[in-house]
Amino acid sequence: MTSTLFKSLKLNDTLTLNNRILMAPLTRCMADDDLVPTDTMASYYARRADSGLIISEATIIRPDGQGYPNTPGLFNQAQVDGWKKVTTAVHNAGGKIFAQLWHVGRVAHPYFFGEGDVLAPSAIGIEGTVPRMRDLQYQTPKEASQAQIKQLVHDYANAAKNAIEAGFDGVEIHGANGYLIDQFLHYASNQRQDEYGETPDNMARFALEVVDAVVDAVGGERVGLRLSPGAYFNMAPDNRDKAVFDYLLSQLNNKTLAFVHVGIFDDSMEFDYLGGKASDYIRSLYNGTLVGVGGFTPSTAEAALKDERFDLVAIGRPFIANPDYVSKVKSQQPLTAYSDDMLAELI
Ligand code: FNR
Ligand code: 8K6
Repeated sequence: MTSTLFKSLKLNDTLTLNNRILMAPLTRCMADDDLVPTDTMASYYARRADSGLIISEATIIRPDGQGYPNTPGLFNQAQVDGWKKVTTAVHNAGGKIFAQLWHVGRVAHPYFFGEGDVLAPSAIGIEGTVPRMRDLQYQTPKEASQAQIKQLVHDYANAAKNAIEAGFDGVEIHGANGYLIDQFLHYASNQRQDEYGETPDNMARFALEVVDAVVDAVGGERVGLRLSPGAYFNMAPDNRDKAVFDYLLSQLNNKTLAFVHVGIFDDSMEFDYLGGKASDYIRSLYNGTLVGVGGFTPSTAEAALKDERFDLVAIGRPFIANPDYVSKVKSQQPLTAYSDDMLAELI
């Protein structure tokens, strides 16, 4: 039943995955107060090392990229050293791990980083309050200047270098789920009138500059990119968005990347302006390796791979509930059901 899931996959000359199951990036808010990964996190990830590739929880590239409590960073030596413990534990257990590089843009809150502006493509805020910190109202961000955009691109590349220094096998650029890079890619959050706004090629510019800088820093074979062409989280849909992603994906076809990864909670969601599912839309335009995600069980994942809807499948919540997800699926043991209470602890 699960033969495709357990086939190895040669991603490129530097990376061969033991199976097609990725552990999806899962924010757990368990780093210490200096945003340094802990020993508990190292064992949590090591317990999941039999997945083909672990994508780490989203990890901030610099202080003003933080929008949730105790999310780890990759911008100072203590954080690099903390991550070294994680990557060593995963490697000792036979696994591979990429760092997910994150800046939340307008979803940031100065509560976490002290003085300084909340930066975004345009001065358009989101409604509501920070999860788990219900008294913190989101602020209207400041439109990033071109000099600030340059610095952001540089800081993604720097965090990617830090990730390699920390022993990661590669990085996934978090370009999804309504955070900074995604904010440039959607009309609802990008109303700039300079070369980063208004037209598809301008709106894709920041994402492509980040990709190029990170690829230059660590090599494209070690770089993945997560994208959400469908607006569904902290983002309003706009029919014009499709042209931006059409352009972006056509440009990505000319680059060497390890994979593109769909950013979605439920793969079955359909978007009128994409003509259906986000994963099918990306598959129709992007020629490289595609990672699907969102609500898959072992048998639906197996079917999606067999149908070549994507090449790899990422599993999120079931991995929170089942550290031994891969061995359970392999030996056809029942899985423990996920529930939100499990977020309180790293089992
Ligand atoms: C997520 N997801 C997520 N995505 C991401 O790109 N970076 C992240 O840090 C997180 N964090 C996160 C935390 C929690 C608690 C959940 C439930 C989800 C989304 C995740 O990677 C995945 O796309 C979804 O969970 C859908 O997959 P499953 O859970 O249905 O297999
Ligand atoms: C506390 C930090 C958590 C940060 C990561 C986000 C994960 C939280 C889950 C949110 C679920 C949002 C799903 C949105 C689906 C919308 C469907 C229309």
